[in-house]
Order: sequence, then C-alpha cells, then structure tokens
Amino acid sequence: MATALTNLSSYNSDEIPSGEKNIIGIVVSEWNKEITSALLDGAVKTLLDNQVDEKDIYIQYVPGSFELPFGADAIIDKKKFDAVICLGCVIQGETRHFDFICDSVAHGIMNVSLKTSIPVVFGVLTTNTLEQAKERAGGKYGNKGVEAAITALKMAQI
Ligand code: DLZ
Repeated sequence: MATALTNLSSYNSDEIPSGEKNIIGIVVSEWNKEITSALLDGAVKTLLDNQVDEKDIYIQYVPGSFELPFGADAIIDKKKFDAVICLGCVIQGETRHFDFICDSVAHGIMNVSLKTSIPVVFGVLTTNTLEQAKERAGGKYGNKGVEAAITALKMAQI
C-alpha cells in the first residue's frame, strides 16, 4: 500500500479482499470540488474493480471537510454499511483554519468510527498547495481515493 514515497494508487489486487457483498458509503466534501471529484472517481472505480456492486455504493455530499464526520454519522444511522469513506481536501491558507479543520476532521472521523463500530476511512488530503493536492488526486503520486477504497475493503473484513 502507499507510503510517503510511493504511489497512492498502487496496490496488489491479490491482497485485496473481494468487496462482493459489501455496502460502502462515501461522504464527499464539496469544498475544493475539482480535487474531491477526482478522489471520488478513484474510490468508486476501485470499489467496482474489486467486485463491489454499483447499487451498493451510496454517495453523500457535504459542504466542507469539517462536515465529513457528521455526514458519516448521519448515513450510518440510516443504512447498514460495511465501511464508510470520507473524502475531502484541505489546503493551507494564510489563517489557522487549516489546523482547526484538519484536527477536527481527523478526530471526528475516528470518534464516529469508534462510536458506531463501523470503519470510517480518512480519505482527506491535507496539503500546502493546490498543486500538491492535484498530484495526489490522479497526478504523479496517484489518487488518495484509490487508497481510501482499498482501506475500506480491508477494514470491512474485520
Ligand atoms: C472554510 C473552509 C476553508 C477556509 N477551507 C477549506 C478547505 O480547504 N477545505 C475544506 O474541505 N473546507 C474548507 N472550509 C470549509 C469548512 O470545511 C466548513 O465547511 C465550513 O467551515 C462550515 O462549517
């Protein structure tokens, strides 16, 4: 799987459990939509490539990454998911919003996961620049949406 120095999209399909009977939720932030759409495309394609049925992929949009934990909690309340993927992109600006949003989202996602006992995957890019985000949303470092989907398939088995 991906590390700091490898491609986020590289995985060995022999090591990935089939998603045949999995029901997967994806919560997507609309902020930095150019990036999060690419993450979503990567995640959906990877789930389909690993036998998840299209009808078993449920997509929920939220306004920004800060809302991802709430979005995950809300859809888990409505449907029995095997895993939920949160996709977002937070880009460093001139103010401290970056730190507050990143911390809140990371802790929020972990809290939802532990509270509900459903794996909730952190598919959020936290970059200094838009260029770095592009490189990780289908660019030279692959696509974090792919990595998040593989993580969801692995965690769904636990
Ligand atoms: C407000 C804000 C800012 C400045 N930057 C980002 C960002 O880079 N990525 C992102 O996903 N969301 C951002 N937001 C929006 C917040 O996540 C949130 O939607 C608003 O603060 C409303 O709660």
